[in-house]
Amino acid sequence: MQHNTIIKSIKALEILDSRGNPTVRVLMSLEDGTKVSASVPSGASTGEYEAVELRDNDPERYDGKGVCKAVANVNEKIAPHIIGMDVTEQTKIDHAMIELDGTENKSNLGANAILGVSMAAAKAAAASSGLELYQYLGGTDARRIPVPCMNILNGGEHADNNVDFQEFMAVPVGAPSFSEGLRYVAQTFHALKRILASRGLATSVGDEGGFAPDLKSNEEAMELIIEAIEAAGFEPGKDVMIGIDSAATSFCSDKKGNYDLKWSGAGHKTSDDLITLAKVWVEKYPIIFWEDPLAEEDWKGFRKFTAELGDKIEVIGDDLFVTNTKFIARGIKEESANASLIKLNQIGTVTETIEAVKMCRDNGWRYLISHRSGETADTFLADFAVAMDGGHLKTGSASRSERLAKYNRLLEIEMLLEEEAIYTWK
Ligand code: 2PG
Ligand code: MG
Repeated sequence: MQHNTIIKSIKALEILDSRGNPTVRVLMSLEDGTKVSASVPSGASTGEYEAVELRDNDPERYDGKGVCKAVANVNEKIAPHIIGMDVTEQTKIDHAMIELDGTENKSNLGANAILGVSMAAAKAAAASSGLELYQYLGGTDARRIPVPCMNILNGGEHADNNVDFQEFMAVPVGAPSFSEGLRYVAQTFHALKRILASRGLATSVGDEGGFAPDLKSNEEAMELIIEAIEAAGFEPGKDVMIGIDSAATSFCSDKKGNYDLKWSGAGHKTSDDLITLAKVWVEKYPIIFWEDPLAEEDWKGFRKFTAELGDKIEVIGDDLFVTNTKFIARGIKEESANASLIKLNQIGTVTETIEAVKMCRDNGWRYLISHRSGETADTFLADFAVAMDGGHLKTGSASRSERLAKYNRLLEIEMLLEEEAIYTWK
């Protein structure tokens, strides 16, 4: 049956994300009666060159964080421009919005406004055609379920503790399937809770659902995670490895390679000090990847880090690349990393996010699909990760429903794919 996939209506509203801050939700309907909604995530440790998340800056509402302007931009500017287009023409829709915005960084309409419509279009096209979103975006070969890089210990901007590095992730590389991998790391999370409690350490959680205790040092986080992996009955380095996101931009003190480990009080460090620390840790612990070991301006440091460690671990740029092909291309040329983080709202359309993924893939780089620290129950990311065939994703811990929603959707996809589902790190 031929469906009428013309966009009939687009309406946006202000909703609240997992931190209780406003974000944009877009409702879209098609002429054939299809109705979908999409909600936009929001980061805390944002890169300077990310596409602009338009906020109202009205101190009377939500400490200036309201998104009424972005909502109005969807309803009054984007909707009249896009209604009547065929929703299966994702690139046309995205390019029409980019043109309407007219700026390099989407500061006119707001990347939050544009992305909401872009995601809704993909969902509506999938729903109308009767395909799952991962099939619609990824084609018939989209059947690889990503390894869940579970953030079990939070620090930096995502927690109120004294750990400088933002995320410590358990990565179940040795599991035979996604569901088993999820079990490995969820059990590790529970084991960690018991260990923390037994030592009188806090078991409250940070923004992404990982524990956020005060520790004696950043390295204690590594020791605790190793213990937790073992206590859960797994072998560190074989079943479960460790991924780190330093989010180093958040403790960078200038643009010249100087850092301040301010939360722990460990104080001033140079780029070289952090590289030396990483070399020691990579020797000592089963680390599989390290994201943003250095800050977004520290291209020189990144290059050195990758020269030293790039053959041993995956070196991922997040703030450095902001899912932007302009920066990823530079990174590839300068060998600044060997992988890029991928976040839809850093660039602001589904089309451009896919372009970033393709650039990585075409150049032999890996890419880690990622949530934001401010999330909603929207599960777009789970389908997107399967569609992009990237092999791993990070979407928080085994607590907080906005995180579990994505893992649970991946369980559903695994079930739908039956024996065709693939699970492998490489
Ligand atoms: C990151 C992200 C997600 P935020 O730094 O990788 O974990 O955090 O959304 O706060 O930028
Ligand atoms: Mg990061």
